[in-house]
Amino acid sequence: MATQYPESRVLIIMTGGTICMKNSPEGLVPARGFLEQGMAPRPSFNDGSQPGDQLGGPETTVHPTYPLPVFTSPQTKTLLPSLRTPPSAYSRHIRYTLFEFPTLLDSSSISSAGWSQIAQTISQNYTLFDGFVVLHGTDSLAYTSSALSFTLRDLGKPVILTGSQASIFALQSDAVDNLLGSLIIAGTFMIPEVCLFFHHSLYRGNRTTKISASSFSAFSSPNCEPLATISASGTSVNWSLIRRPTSIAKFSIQTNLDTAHVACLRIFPGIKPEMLDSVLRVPNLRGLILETFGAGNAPSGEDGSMTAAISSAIARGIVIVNVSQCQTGFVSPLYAPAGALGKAGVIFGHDLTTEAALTKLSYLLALPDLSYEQIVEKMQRSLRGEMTEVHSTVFKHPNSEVPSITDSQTAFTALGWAISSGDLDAVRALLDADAFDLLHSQDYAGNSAVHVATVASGVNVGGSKEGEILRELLSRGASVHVRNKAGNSPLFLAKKVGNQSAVAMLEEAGAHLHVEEVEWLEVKSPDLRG
Ligand code: ASN
Repeated sequence: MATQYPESRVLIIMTGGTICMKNSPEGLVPARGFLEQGMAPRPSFNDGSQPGDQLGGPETTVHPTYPLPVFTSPQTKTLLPSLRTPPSAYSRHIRYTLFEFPTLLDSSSISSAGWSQIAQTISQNYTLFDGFVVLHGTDSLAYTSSALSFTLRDLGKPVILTGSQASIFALQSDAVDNLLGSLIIAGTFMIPEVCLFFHHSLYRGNRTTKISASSFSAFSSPNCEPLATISASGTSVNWSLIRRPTSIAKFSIQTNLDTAHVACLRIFPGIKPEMLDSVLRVPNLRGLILETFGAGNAPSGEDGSMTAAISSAIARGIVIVNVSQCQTGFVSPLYAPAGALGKAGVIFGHDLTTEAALTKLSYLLALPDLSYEQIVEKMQRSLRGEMTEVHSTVFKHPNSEVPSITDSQTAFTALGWAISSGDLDAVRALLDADAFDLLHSQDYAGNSAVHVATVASGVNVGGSKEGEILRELLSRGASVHVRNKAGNSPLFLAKKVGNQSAVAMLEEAGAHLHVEEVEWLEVKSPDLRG
């Protein structure tokens, strides 16, 4: 009998772009039928499996839903055909379906409405899939990646955007590599961030910028290392950079970014103050991204006329953010011209890309009831890893106070012991030393620390100190969505063993059951469904 491997489930959302384009008399235009014509005929995307071949779910029951359900609107539940990849190097198939937007775009036409549509599709299908891949044109891909990073709040699953420089239907193309890499990462690694995958590298989406109109290496992330890279020896994830939600909160979205009232202006030698002033006087303008020279410098104008136009706009309540025209480095009040902008009330955008600055400001302007001061304060802080802060929000490693444990498996075993014996102090000490390794480690059966904490005898029963262990893990960024090798989530195990306090806490942190898990609990122990 052939070896059977577990499956992950990924939803691919097709918005358009070169990846799906075909020739027309007007030039390249997006074409429908990507799943059937672009993916199904390729063995790397389709192992030809039949419904009964599917494994996964509690104790490897066969799940009857072969066409995968996709919500295309809050009302409609559509069944879309699914395909699956051959087993990856991680002994896992990726089962996926593809939802095509009603109108496929050249991404130069994307807008805030398109970002809302993507966010809503992810939100409506969030509990049905382990990860999401968004196919999108490359022209505005860095803007969309940045926008989604703000739109998707308390994200617990990977969202990977990709596209290609040549169509999947072209003889020589980067489409297959980009799509397959995105699919495998989204279905294998619990990277709860909005990412952009291109030319073998996975980037934090809000750090990227398009640097080439033709090269396959089209994107760069000048101020943040790639989160992962793919090579012949596999995928290497830089776990120390991966951000994880540390507030115990459910996934939600904030749509309708306010791009209608923001502008972007690139300073150039000889720019007239009237030009800047007329942009700042566009009716109802609320924010401006000013692309300055070097470390944040701009001409002050004759008799300070440029600075005067800026001060007057800020007095009218317009938020002005200073970002550099250079790809790397920070804006700061190092030189007098930048210092003068700062004194006038211009915000230093640190190492934000223009794409991230524009979408972040649009996001903050869309939040209800934020005052000018609150917008200014949030603009200067990293919300989603989009800027380098002095006080970084990523995990530090290792803590020199605590003896470092070099063998991660040994450290994970020690953590398992500490959890099982309800020793909160030991759990804390181990996490202080090794948080980012330990929180993504799994034992031989694929159980994460959260799995262990939900089933360990005595833990969480009756709350108390033991109950705090699970909270400690979650508030340090442990994922509630990781599945063990049998395909089970921590929430399923908590329900199975009747650990009600763990169930409550996991649900508060956004955990949910897959449909097979619900079915299993209904059949085996109806009173545990909760
Ligand atoms: N014009 C295309 C787009 O952004 C470019 C591409 O996808 N390579 O939709």
